[in-house]
Amino acid sequence: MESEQLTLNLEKEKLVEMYTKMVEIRNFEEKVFELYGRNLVPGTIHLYAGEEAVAVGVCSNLRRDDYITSTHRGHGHCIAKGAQLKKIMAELLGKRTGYCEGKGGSMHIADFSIGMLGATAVVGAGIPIAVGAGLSAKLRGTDQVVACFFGDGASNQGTFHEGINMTSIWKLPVIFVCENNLYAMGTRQSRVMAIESIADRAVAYGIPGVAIDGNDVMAVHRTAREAVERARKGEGATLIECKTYRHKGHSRIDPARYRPNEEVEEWLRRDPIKRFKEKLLQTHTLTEAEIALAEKQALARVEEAVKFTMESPHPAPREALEDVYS
Ligand SMILES: Cc1ncc(C[n+]2csc(CCOP(=O)(O)OP(=O)(O)O)c2C)c(N)n1
Ligand SMILES: [Mg+2]
Repeated sequence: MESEQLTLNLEKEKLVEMYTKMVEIRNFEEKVFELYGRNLVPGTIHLYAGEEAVAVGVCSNLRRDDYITSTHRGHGHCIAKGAQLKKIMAELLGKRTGYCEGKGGSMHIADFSIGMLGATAVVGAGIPIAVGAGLSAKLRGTDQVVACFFGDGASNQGTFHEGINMTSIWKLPVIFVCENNLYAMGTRQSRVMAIESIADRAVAYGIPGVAIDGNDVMAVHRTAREAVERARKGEGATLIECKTYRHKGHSRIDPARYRPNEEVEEWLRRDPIKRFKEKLLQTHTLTEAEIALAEKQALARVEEAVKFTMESPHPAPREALEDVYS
């Protein structure tokens, strides 16, 4: 109910932007799925489809100079924070025009100009980076905040506990966003955790913890907004657990046979884009035509990124040792 009201309370322009971003992420991931199948993507990739409401709900509260840290499943975070689709796509296909000039791939994308501090292949490794960015903002006396995305699996890493503890005692401006998609690779949460709600872990560190429907973009937006306001005012961190689900397997090659069909079907019914669209229409916030236009624009941007990527060169062999540290 509350989130229904907020749909109406946000500026229409903002809602269109949020819907467009979610569709952009979905189209982007679907395209990557296809290109990977055509053997055009070297390395591995982890798709964000199904979890769009989390990245968009959180990042829609952030300024350009706020920071985010990401994960191995990072395309959605990048896009939501305003990274260039062309440069992400080109990086995935190993092209010289990509974010790391084609040498890093999916899990090394960063864009400091928009506060995107980086994806990482190491589970839980974004957490200490977020804490460091929060400490930096505090020491510099700015009111920047940091949104730190990580998975349910990462919340079992030492970095999670040490990072949140330090953030809490120093009252750093960090929003910990746990994307609980029920699985860490093929391992179900209940096999590795004795608790159901990861948000409960916040109690141990004396910060607020909330578990929410991560497939409801307005619920995510509203919860993150409060957490961002708290952090900006110097009141410290919040842990937000977003219950969500990845539509595909862990990585592109994982058929995800460990998930019961009924479970997958149930979560597909709770598709965050479908639900947001229904809400926008039901509340007469947007018309069918306005929705269709947003979808068309999102698809066009992804197609443009693919075209740009296809026309871009691979790095030359002689460039192999450039920008490499030893
Ligand atoms: C430190 C570390 N341990 C193990 C792995 C292998 N690994 C890659 S992704 C992953 C699962 C992560 O699960 P979660 O944090 O829930 O994120 P999700 O993939 O569900 O988004 C694991 C175990 C790794 N990359 N780094
Ligand atoms: Mg997970």
